This record gives sequence, structure tokens and C-alpha cells, in this order.
Amino acid sequence: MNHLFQTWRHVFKLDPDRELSDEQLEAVCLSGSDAILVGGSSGVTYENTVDLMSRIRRYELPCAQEVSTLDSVVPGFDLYLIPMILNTNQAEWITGHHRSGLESYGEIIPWDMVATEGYIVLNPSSTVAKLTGADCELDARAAAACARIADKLMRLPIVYVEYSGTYGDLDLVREVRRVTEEATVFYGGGVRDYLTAKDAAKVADVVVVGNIVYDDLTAALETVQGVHEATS
Ligand code: 1GP
Repeated sequence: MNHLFQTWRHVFKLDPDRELSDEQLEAVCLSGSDAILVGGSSGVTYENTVDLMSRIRRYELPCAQEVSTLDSVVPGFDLYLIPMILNTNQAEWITGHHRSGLESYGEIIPWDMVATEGYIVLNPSSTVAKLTGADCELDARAAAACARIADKLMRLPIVYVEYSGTYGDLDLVREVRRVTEEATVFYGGGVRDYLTAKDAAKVADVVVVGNIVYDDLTAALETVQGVHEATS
């Protein structure tokens, strides 16, 4: 397995379905962030993913694809992250889509470039929660149990606490981090400035910053410093 993500602290998640100018993309890629994740919950196609990847490839930082649909998988990324939703009863989001993909492509997948993310989806208003039928009413104990399913039962390399669109309960994230012994804990959701980034970085291994890139780029760039100053 590719362990690239174990060295990350801050990543920007860019959505192929949203617009960024060349100047804005340059600022993101030269910000000091550790990597770019390419992915989104809707509107992701092969074409818009190739386009964004090739623009990011002008820069040196690692670039990973978070795979949301089979037909948007693009060769040429450094790493492929495969989400598996832990808090849904809809089996298609746990192993269903995965099985279909492996029936078609199982023989040709470069497994050393693949890592699975055990997702705990916690914002009921988010697109990902609606799409996957996630049960977002989890307290810290329930979230910690999900983390142990990922870390201990399934031995997934990543636990992803996903509050996409809203700033999460950091006590819950801290509890997830406490019980997770092997996996790398990603936190994403509502990080919008220096301070929210710094606080998130104190309770998670990797802080994922998404929406604010499109809403307020200057504030988004300050999240890099926030995360790095939490480390030191
Ligand atoms: C989304 O976790 C990421 O998948 C980041 O969330 O867009 O709220 O920053 P935001």
C-alpha cells in the first residue's frame, strides 16, 4: 500500500465540478499544503477530473483522487482513495459499488496505489450524507465504535470524520483519534480560517479543507499555517 498520506497534515480537497482560475489554483498548489485531493459528491466526470488533474500536475505536490464513481477514475494520480461509508445501512456504499468495480477492473488495479477510507459521515445536510443514507445521529461513543470497526475489525488505513459543510464536534473527533491506533485520522468539514484549522489539527492527523477555497481563497490559504502551527 502507498503510505504517502501518513506524512500529510493539511490537504486541500478540490472539486472537479467547480471553477478555479489558474491564479487561484497556483495559490492553492504553492500554499505549503501537503497534497491535493480531487473529488466531490456530485457532478464529477472523467473529463472534468482529467482537466483538473492535468492543471494540478504543473506543481510538485502530491495529488490523489478520491474515487466517487467508477467512470470518473483517471490514470495518473499518485494515490487513489476509496471511501467506504461506515454509518449507513445501505450496503452499496459499504461494499456494493466496490464489488461492481472489482468485477470489471479487479485484475488491473495497481493495488500499491490504493488506500481505503472508513468514512464516518456526520452532517445530515451534506450531499454525501443524503446520497449514502448515513445515520448522522452518532454520539462520540458511537463514532468511536465506527472508528474501531475501521481500525480494528477491517484494518482500514484511514478513518475519515466527515462533517462536510459544517464545523464538527471536536470532542467527538478527539475520541475517534483516541481509540484509533493504526489508522490515520482525517478530519474534514467547515474549516474556514487559521483558528478553525489549528483547532482541528490538534485532534486529527490530517485536516481536509474544501469549500472555503471557493468562497474565500485568502482565508483558505491561512488554514495551512493554522495546521502547521498546531503541529509545532
Ligand atoms: C469535504 O471533508 C471535506 O469532503 C471538506 O469539508 O468542504 O466543509 O471544507 P468542507
